[in-house]
Amino acid sequence: MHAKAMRTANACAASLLMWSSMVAVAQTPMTVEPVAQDLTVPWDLVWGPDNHIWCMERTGRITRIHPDNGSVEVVHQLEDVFQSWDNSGAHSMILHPDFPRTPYIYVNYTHSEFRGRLSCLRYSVQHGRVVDEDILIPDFRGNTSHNGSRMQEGPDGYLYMTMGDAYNDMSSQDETSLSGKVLRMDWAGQAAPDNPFGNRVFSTGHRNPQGLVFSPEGRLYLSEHGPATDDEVNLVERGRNYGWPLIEGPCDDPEEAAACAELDAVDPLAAWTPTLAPCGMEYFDHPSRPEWQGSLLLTFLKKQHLRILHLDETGTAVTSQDSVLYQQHGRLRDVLVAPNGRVFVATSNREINGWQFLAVDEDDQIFELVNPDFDYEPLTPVEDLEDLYFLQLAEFPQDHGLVFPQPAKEGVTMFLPEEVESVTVRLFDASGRLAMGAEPHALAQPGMLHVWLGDVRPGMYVMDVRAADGSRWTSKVLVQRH
Ligand SMILES: [Ca+2]
Ligand SMILES: [Ca+2]
Ligand SMILES: [Ca+2]
Repeated sequence: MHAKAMRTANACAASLLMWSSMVAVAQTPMTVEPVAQDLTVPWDLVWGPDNHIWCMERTGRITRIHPDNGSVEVVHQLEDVFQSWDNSGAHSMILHPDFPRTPYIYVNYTHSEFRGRLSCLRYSVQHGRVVDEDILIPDFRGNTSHNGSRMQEGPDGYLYMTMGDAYNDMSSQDETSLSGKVLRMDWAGQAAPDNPFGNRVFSTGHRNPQGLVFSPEGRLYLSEHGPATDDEVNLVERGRNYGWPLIEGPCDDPEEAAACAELDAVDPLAAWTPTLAPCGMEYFDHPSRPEWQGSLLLTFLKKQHLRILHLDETGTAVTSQDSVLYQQHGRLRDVLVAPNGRVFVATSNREINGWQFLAVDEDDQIFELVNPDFDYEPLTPVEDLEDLYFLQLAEFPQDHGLVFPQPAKEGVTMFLPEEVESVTVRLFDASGRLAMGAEPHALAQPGMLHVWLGDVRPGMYVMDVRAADGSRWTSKVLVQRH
């Protein structure tokens, strides 16, 4: 442990000692361990299926960080990121739920002063790098701040994403605008079919939501910045209105009464005045720290700390709040809970926002909150993503004729019996016309046919594959590009 972490741990132990002498609540010991340094505003931490921390920095650098030895591998650098003097730039990231078998990385960033986009980066496991970028939503409204932008996979399999109001506050009340909303989309960036307003919008009336998380029961929690008053944590439900800019915090001001009645607006679970600037949020439910079980963990930028919001049994009310790390590491941008209960936190000190030059030598950094008495289940980091890819294939039912990924971008793979050596491939469009045909050709790999679709126009196709002995496999293939 380096000196600073040691100091922090000692300070922490001292404060825990004081705390435990004051109240009769069991406190789990906590040490702060450094993981990675020399980062630049690590905006989003994601736990990957390779048991690494995937990190998006505001600069557009995407890295894969080994959680034990802290080694940082650069996966990609986004080219088009626009970083303002304030805090726009690259924000959130999520891996496709089936990554790397479906090798897509989703990123949300500003590409000009007033415009942002959602993109799907195509990662080639074979080449070990990002080979292309599909822009899914090209030009939503952005600004120097108020860009929201967290992404999560819902229990329904859809992609949820928060959108800030981009300093255009009445757009939060406009159901046809993407600003000031939670969006719900498929993994091609299209509106989920049963959304409440017939577009991508899932909930309305948000201001600048920079935290989003699902509980294991499927409840969706969101944190958002208020103006001078009322930062909020909300329980987000389909089609509901969260008030901004007509209502700030709960419906408690006589001037808000008319809007509250008209919008049937939802009060926040928690609100803070004066504002503290809440950001990344996780749900914690692990025995490694019993007093945090069933809680939301929420990072704060301006009032630098990690806050624990204890929820009631129904998950619909905050019963009490604790805080740790108060002003110990500066601004805190994101928190990540790994499946084995390890907790990682990212700082946000290398940005202007009133705090520039308060960064210390280690900044920006990711550190871990450890219970030294707990035996964490080992989750072995997989170094080579290609190894993980083949592990996933081995675990997946390899039905002959099954095609992946769907939707397909530049190519697809079909499982075939191992003994098939050569096939003829034809692709038919929706009206039965031949879109692509190939002479009999040998399989490069036993049991797997790879088909290049780079020249095929987007749409739904039927892929027809025949072996020399007359065996035949067919599958629908959705080709999608943006
Ligand atoms: Ca995150
Ligand atoms: Ca609200
Ligand atoms: Ca109010």
